[in-house]
Amino acid sequence: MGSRRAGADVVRLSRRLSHVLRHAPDSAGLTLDDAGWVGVDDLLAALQLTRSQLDDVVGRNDKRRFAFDDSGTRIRASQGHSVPVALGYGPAVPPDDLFHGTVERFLAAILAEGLRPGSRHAVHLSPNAETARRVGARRGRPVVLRVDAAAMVQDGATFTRSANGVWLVDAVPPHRLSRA
Ligand code: HQG
Repeated sequence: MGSRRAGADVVRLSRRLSHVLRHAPDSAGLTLDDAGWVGVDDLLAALQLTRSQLDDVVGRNDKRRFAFDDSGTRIRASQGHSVPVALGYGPAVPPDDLFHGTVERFLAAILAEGLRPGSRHAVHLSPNAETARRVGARRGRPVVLRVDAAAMVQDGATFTRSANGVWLVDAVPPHRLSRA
């Protein structure tokens, strides 16, 4: 029971951290630098956390959403931001196929106009269909789309890969999408 309680606390804190580090640092009185980093001590003070609580949430996070810098004195979200940040991931060559999980109600628009980033910086793509299925399932019965990343590279698209393995691209045109 203790560990279930602790698990719920970790999830709650993870959500709070996602909100602060991706979308609303000012809600905690924090400012991110250009690359999305914030000082660990500032974050601990703002959220009234201990370092070991923070380490626990970062270490146990199911998607490794947060990363410390090399010195361990700064932390950021690895992807998913809506506030302007330049994450600085270099261009990377994706696998030939990537996947995107969505739901039926978005399909007509997606197949007409392609994948758009919405409120986030980039379209988020998964390296396998199973991960994409889970992403789609957040919103209902999942639909998995295959992205012809190899053809997009030929077209000149630039992909980056976040520290936690999510593939990011500005947009995916409809003719590079098919149902997986
Ligand atoms: C859809 C989570 C209509 C798109 C996940 C998605 C991921 C369109 C929604 C990460 C569209 C955007 C990102 C178009 C895209 N017309 N709908 N043209 N283009 N859409 O949450 O990819 O848990 O911003 O299919 O696991 O769902 O937060 O993106 O349904 O990795 O760490 O518009 O967020 O990670 O939704 O999820 P989102 P996403 P975390």
